[in-house]
Amino acid sequence: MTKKWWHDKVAYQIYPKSFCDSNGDGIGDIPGIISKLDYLQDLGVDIIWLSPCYPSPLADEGYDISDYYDIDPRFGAMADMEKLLEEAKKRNMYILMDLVVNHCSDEHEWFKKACQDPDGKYGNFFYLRDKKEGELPTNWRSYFGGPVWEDLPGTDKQYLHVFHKKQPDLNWENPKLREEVYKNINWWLDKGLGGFRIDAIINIKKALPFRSYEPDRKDGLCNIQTMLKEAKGIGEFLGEMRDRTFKNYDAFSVGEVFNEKPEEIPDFIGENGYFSSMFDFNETIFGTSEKGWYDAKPITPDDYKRCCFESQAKIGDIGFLSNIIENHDEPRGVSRYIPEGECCPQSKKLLAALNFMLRGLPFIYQGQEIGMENVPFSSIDEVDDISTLDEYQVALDAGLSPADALKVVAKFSRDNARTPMQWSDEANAGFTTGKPWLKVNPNYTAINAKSQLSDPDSVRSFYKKLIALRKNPEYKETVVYGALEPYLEDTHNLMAYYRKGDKTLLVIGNYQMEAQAVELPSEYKKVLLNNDADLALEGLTLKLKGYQVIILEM
Ligand code: TEU
Ligand code: CA
Repeated sequence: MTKKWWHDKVAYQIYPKSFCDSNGDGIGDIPGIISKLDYLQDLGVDIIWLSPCYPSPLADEGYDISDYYDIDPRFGAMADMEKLLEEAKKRNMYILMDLVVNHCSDEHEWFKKACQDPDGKYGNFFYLRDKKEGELPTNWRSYFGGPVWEDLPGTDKQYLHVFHKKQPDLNWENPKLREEVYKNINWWLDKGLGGFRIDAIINIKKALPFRSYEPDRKDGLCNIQTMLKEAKGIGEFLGEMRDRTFKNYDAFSVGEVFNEKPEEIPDFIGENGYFSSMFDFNETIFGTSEKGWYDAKPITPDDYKRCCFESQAKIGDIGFLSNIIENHDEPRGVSRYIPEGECCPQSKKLLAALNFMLRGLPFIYQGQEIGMENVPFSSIDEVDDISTLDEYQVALDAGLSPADALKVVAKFSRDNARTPMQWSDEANAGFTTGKPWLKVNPNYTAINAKSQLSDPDSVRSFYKKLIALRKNPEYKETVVYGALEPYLEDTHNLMAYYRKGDKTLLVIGNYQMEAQAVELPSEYKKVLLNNDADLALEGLTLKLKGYQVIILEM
């Protein structure tokens, strides 16, 4: 694998609306982000991915863009964005923005022009079909529930939206639309962006001709993935995009790729792939159900281990995976991958080490570094996220009581990741001096950055050590490029793997509350990291405490 500037880096995802509010309006903003760059540099962050902060009606919290060439005034001005790029550069940091081009907002000028003249140039920027009374062009279900077809205002047509009805799909079959996308990408790269995270990109190629499929629920609709599985030729678009943009800037691009076919991975992230990297969502998809969140299966430590090893094996030497335990679409990782009631600094550090030492580029989601947890929602009225509100209704329709439906969706809600960053034990967790746009997790007095900065045993301090290990010249090559080889794979609730390069490292985590003994393969040379003060070793038998994780040089 050719060495690239992003390979030995550590990335951090910021959800601007909830990160840091500089002007007291209760909404995070870009000046707030600038004020925290030193905090991120201290942690060891090199790459920052910003979730969208373009102009938007925020129907899907910014993933519905109404102007690709500006910054939404709620987040600041373009001058603030340029200042952020400048300040990041001073700190050798790279800024990624979110490229959301499967769809735009219904408040974008292109869509307004399409409504005025559906048969004109801009009508063909979207997927329009003649409206037929009593029947829909196709029976696909939106990711956010309901049909994907909506009346095109003022016309006798309907338009396609695989997400929310305020997110009309852009017609990638139209080369003129694709030109507009490439022009925008290059405009931002010329401004000094390090690259992009590519939103929902697997959706840009639909199976043609459009047709309906066997319904999979009583609503007579089918999962959008049923159609996507039949889509062919996405590479034509993604290869063209790569050649017209990223490739000419040595820019980093990471695709949000769900349900890719294994044989496609070399095309996606291989040596000359469409993207530099991709997120693999094996563990986030584990246990999900076609019926809805209410029917999802919990994930055990052994399931989590298997998902991680499968992802790593699938990618192997083909390319460079981007690893996460959470993002703005997922519940908090420590609340999902650590069994109920066992979430504590020790288990949070174990999860951090087991994820961080995997091969690929680690992405920390804001607050993950201090061990932020899911939020106790006391009423559905506290929920903002459209996906959660849809799943709540799905649970009610399936016969759950409102209380049970709330309990279920609270576990999976995207809002768990979107509550304000917990900076301190001051009011509103130090996020804002105003009224926060979304409730602050009441546990902020116990879990906040300020209390952890000076504590050498804090979760944040452990992340800092993990990052330093990844960058330590003595071990960097092995951690970045070394092969991953599971060790004692079938031992229950033990996640242990080698990283084999110019050195051999062994990562061993006791993924349960109960202590367990494990046989080392041989004498070790050095303890590189240990989330506990002790290392109980008799001969080659290591007695690991509950949630103890160690990293050894062998
Ligand atoms: O997500 C794409 C996607 O497939 C997931 O959103 C998933 O379907 C959804 O989270 C179900 O809960 C991207 C963004 O990450 C997400 O925030 C946006 O809502 C979506 O695209 C539309 O832009
Ligand atoms: Ca603000």
